Amino acid sequence: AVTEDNLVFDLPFSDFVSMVTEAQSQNETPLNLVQQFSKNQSHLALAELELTTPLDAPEVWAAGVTYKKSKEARNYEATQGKLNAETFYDKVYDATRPEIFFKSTAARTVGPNDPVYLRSDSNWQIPEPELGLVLDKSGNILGYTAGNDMSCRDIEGENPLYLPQAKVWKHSCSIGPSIILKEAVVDPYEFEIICRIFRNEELAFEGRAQVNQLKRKLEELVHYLTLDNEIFDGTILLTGTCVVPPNEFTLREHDRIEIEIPGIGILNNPVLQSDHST
Ligand code: DO4
Ligand code: MG
Repeated sequence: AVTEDNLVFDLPFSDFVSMVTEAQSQNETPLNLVQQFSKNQSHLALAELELTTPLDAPEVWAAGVTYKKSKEARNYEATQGKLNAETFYDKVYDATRPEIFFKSTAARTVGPNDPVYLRSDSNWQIPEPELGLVLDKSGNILGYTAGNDMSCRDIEGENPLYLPQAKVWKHSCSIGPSIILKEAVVDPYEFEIICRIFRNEELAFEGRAQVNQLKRKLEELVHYLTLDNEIFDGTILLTGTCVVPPNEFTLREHDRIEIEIPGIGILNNPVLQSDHST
């Protein structure tokens, strides 16, 4: 579906990628194609709908240590705050090659209002609010979405070789609530990212940042993801976190996370303990 002013118009395509493919076959931009369907048609109100992931991303990849805030947080968790030497996080922040890692598959990725899970073997877990790039198989940016790269700071801090376990488990990634098409965005570096965490429905943490604090260019991250790699239509690349809760903060079961990117919407996810979730 396409939304305009919080109204929702049906699109005659089975999914996001089919819509883009149809636009390409008509030599049309996706924006022009979908706009035809929002004119003079019946509509629904966005608030009345139960949303799913805006696309079934076959793979979600993520970039790391792309903001100074993230570098500082990693240095803290790797050294328990006793930083006295240059770390590999400092090095990767400045290196030509960025950190890119495999984050999720469609089956592990949840959408708006679905629970994200906490790992049972971690005592220090946070959401990572990130701008997500929606890519086609050639690495072209089709649009932007919001994503949560759920992370275990203690597991990663213990040993960087544990990164896949600190990042990948059931329901450890969420995306949505919508995709804003590339043609509808004047400057993606102007996106603001806001993260709120509620505990007992009271605000426990709020932080915000802007994508213009990103150390790298978005195309640079896509370049390294696609270099000698095969990606698939609808792949998402999360571009790194710029908002980190205080070091003493850890998520708890029944918290609720909101990641807002104005223009994309609010990605809302309750938090559940993974061993209570079946
Ligand atoms: O270095 C580990 C991961 C960093 C990350 O996920 C981020 O900066 O967002
Ligand atoms: Mg991250």
